Amino acid sequence: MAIRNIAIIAHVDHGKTTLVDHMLRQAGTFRENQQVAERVMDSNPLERERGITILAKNLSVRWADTKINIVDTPGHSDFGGEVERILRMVDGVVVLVDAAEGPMPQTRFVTRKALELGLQPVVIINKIDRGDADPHRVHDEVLELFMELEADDHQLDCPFLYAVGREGVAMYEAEDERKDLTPLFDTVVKTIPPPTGDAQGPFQMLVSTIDYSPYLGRLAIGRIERGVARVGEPVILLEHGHEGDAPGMARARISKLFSFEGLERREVESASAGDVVAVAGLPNVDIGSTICDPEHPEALLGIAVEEPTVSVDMMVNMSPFAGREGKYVTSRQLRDRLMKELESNVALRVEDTDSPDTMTVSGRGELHLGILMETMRREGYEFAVSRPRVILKKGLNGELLEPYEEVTVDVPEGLMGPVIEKFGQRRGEMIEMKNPGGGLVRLVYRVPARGLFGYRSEFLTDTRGEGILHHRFLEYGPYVGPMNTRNRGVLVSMVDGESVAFALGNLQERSTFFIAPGLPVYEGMIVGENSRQGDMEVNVAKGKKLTNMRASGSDDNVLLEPPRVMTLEDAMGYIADDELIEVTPKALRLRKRLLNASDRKKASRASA
Ligand SMILES: Nc1nc2c(ncn2[C@@H]2O[C@H](COP(=O)(O)OP(=O)(O)OP(=O)(O)O)[C@@H](O)[C@H]2O)c(=O)[nH]1
Ligand SMILES: [Mg+2]
Repeated sequence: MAIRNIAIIAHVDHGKTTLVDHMLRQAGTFRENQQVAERVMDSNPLERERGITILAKNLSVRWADTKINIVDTPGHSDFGGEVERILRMVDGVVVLVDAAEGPMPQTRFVTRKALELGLQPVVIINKIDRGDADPHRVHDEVLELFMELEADDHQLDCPFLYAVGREGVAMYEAEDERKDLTPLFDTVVKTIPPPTGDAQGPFQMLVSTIDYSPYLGRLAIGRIERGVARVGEPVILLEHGHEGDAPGMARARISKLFSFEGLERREVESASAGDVVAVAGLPNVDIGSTICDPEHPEALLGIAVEEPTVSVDMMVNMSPFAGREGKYVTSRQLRDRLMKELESNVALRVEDTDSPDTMTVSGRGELHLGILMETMRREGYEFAVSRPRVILKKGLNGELLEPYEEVTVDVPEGLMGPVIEKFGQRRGEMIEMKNPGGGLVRLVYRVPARGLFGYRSEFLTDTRGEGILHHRFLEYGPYVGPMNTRNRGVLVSMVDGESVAFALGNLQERSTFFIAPGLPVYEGMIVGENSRQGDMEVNVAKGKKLTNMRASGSDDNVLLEPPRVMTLEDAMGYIADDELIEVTPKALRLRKRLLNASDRKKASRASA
């Protein structure tokens, strides 16, 4: 049977999963009348809640006599490394570009990686139904990008299609009648080359991703490069970077083999070169390893997992409310859960610290770490989290290096002032400024990653919610020294009790609250933001003295601004070194590390 292997790649939100959804439907994967959720691929609860893809997923569709293996990839930049590895199991890519936004930082990153590997692209200008769509401009921008990335002639000649993924239609020209996805399927089959592997040779396969099953353990996923994989056959595993009969060699046996049919993994007895499969029975398998015939230990060059750039400390929750809301709260439970995560979350690192109650967890960015913590919360874990810190490195001459990000912002023309000023404070360096018309100016900056912590919410305020901000890891560069990114203090509760509307109302002119009335608070808990520098201790539990005269502003009709609600990632970007986030299944609370005000004074005197 003919096979095509493709990955769908794009910047976050440009419509990959929605398109794959319609590919599945139109290729007859589902029974007639079968009820299928929208974006069925985004199956885990956090993906559904946030509307983003977190884990790449393998699937396949049949078009006429061809099996098309598809990988739906995540678009968020924290997962760029995974996309890069996935490209090793496909022979072509569908590059999706939003017809209004055009190529974005992540488009550039994934397209560069695909072109460098010599993969054949098919470009889809998607969402041409948008009111602000400009498919012809975006077509030119994509071509420019291809030239800048030094695409070869064959790649430059690639087909361009136009689509409204959400309606399941793709067209050869933007103006064509909108019917179905036939132009896409036909183009993939015609232009993406079939895999080249020789089914006659000895078995060889590169592990491009790892999945984890509670019953089978680690599953190695990749394209069979050569030969045939068979259940029960012995294989050897060559570690990444080792070639030939090297020390990193382990013997194992294929215990189960799966191919991808529609959305399912189907157990098979054997699979041949060119097909994408999941292999069970190799407990220590890692990404970038080669699985091969024991008689022919020949390693393929894999891509190592990228190093983490951000760390946080996760620790046992010691707040006065500890243990009230979580099911798993001990250091042992926390540690076991984090260790288990390492089975499948390959870009994560977990280290012990001097304190048995604290573990350092490192990852690719705030989203990568935030998603792990959100998942744990849902499972019933309760813990505390420190401010994230970037991972510093030493350069060749011993100089200190820190991670830099490339940031792209689209800002309404009239609101550029504060944005440019803030990037200045955060040591950003403008690389590009473009005004494509339409009222939004695009600025591109190079900024130390530290400078971005907590910036998103300020950015949204400064651009009245109309700005768009994307960033991705760029490189390590010179350390720029201490940087202060929060220029306002916080309001700290000085009592244990319950917040009262009257007290909040009295304070709200000088502050923004993070809590609503009627919530339990404790001494040392952070309840809001001061409008000036410096922390302020407040009593939010103080009720109004009752008199027998009915005052006009009685407690239940104090007009309160709605509190500022932070996500876990917002909170990580917000807190300072002397603060923590208390994470429980029910709540996120911010607190001072030292709960008692005089302890804090002593500590700050000691460090001054
Ligand atoms: N106007 C318009 N919106 C679309 C179209 N296709 C998808 N969308 C919307 O774009 C948003 C993102 O769609 P997804 O399919 O989740 O995008 P994605 O590329 O998979 O996103 P990530 O996996 O997070 O990178 C959703 O709100 C979709 O409804 C389209 O053709 N036109
Ligand atoms: Mg998606």
